[in-house]
Amino acid sequence: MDQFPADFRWGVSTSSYQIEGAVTEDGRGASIWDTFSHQPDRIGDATTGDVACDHYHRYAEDVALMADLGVRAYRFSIAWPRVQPTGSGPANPAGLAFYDRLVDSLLERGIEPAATLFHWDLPQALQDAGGWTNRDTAARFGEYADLAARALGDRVRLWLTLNEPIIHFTLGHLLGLHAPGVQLLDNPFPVVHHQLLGHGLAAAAIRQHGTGAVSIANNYSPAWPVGADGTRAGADDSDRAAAAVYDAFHNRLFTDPLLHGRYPDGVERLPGADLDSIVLDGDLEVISAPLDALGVNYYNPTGVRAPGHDGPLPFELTQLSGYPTTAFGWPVVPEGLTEILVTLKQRYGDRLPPIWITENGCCYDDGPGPDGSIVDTDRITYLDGHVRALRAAMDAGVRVDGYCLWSLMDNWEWAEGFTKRFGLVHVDFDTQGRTPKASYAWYRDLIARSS
Ligand code: GBH
Repeated sequence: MDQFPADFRWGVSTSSYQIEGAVTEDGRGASIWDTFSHQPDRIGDATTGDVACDHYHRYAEDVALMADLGVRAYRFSIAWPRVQPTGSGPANPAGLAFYDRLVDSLLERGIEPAATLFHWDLPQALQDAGGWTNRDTAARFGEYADLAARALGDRVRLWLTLNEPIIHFTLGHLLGLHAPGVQLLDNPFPVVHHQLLGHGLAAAAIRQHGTGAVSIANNYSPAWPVGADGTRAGADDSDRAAAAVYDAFHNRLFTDPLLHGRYPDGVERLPGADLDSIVLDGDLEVISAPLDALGVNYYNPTGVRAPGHDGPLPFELTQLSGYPTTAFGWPVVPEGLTEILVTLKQRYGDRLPPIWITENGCCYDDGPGPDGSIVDTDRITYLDGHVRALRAAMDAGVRVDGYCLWSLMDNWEWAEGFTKRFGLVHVDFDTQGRTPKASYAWYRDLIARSS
């Protein structure tokens, strides 16, 4: 593997609800994921994040695992309902104290803290008032960001306001597969705009406190036109047109406003999108204030076809054929990472800030062999391919400053519960035992070699 720049940040990622547990401790309020995971038939294995990886109590052990790995950055998320149990009002000092301890223990080990403010765990009280459909939630988010940055801004080096607003929008508010589990099919656009406005207000608040870089973590997926057989060779012009629509929806809806200060053409065709009543004067200026970095979460490209007759959407998503798949069934396509990075550079040019890969990784059904070791060869293959694809994008002139792998350890994978393991470290969810996998040793060697 070619050398990476000497100051390149190799790191790992996690999120609060997926690892922390301790959901009623030290004054934490309920989030929409507490509510959702406790409803029947929402989660594949009928589990919840009540305990998850018990990281709230075991963070010191987890930081030690990161130190031994040699990472220079750790991307975690702050649970809003720990800081503000009902999403408004003064900070809960005991909740903030947890992140204070975490940040200090990271810095003691030479690991730069990268904090996400919203990885989907909205305070339930705000959902009861409409959640992201309510413009007030954006203002609340700005105030929460102010409290968090006031407490931690002297030490956090990178802030991510939102995690994957497109996924929170589609899975949470259109398909209903994630919390809050609603299907706002008649009028979804406010959830888009209020998340972006919340980002802008939070970004401005963070800048008041400390010198950490301000960013957002978006999910990107190259939209590949395919035919009925799932191959690119089988695509025709109507499939290519459908892929362009999907590309604007998935890859540009939350990025054009940030970097170009306007929504992509076609957004007005979203059902009920009365832009004039939702996008108020000045909003796009708040949203498009310059960023210090752009977080890119990449998993795989998406196969897109023209819709069948009378389909409700102007595109149809299709499994790509011809690629190996992970335990989720997601195709393994490293070159999609190069493609999306180069596309971002072409699309946004000088307005594109330095990129951080804020998530990339894969799940496999790995467990201990007879000798107790966990040999996750497929994960090493996935990661090796993607790190090479990242290097290729950098060679093509895209500036990337860091790579935070998803994930440090197996954790609670949303609607899939504990059945999908993404970690470099295996977690036994009965005993909470942590066992580094072969991929952990592989990543440690990569970091040692290339920095
Ligand atoms: C991220 O979301 C989340 O930020 C993180 O919390 C989560 O644990 C992690 O990824 C792993 O899931 O339909 O086959 O083309 C990822 C969002 C949305 C990426 C679905 C892959 C579909 C694959 N994902 N997408 S496919």
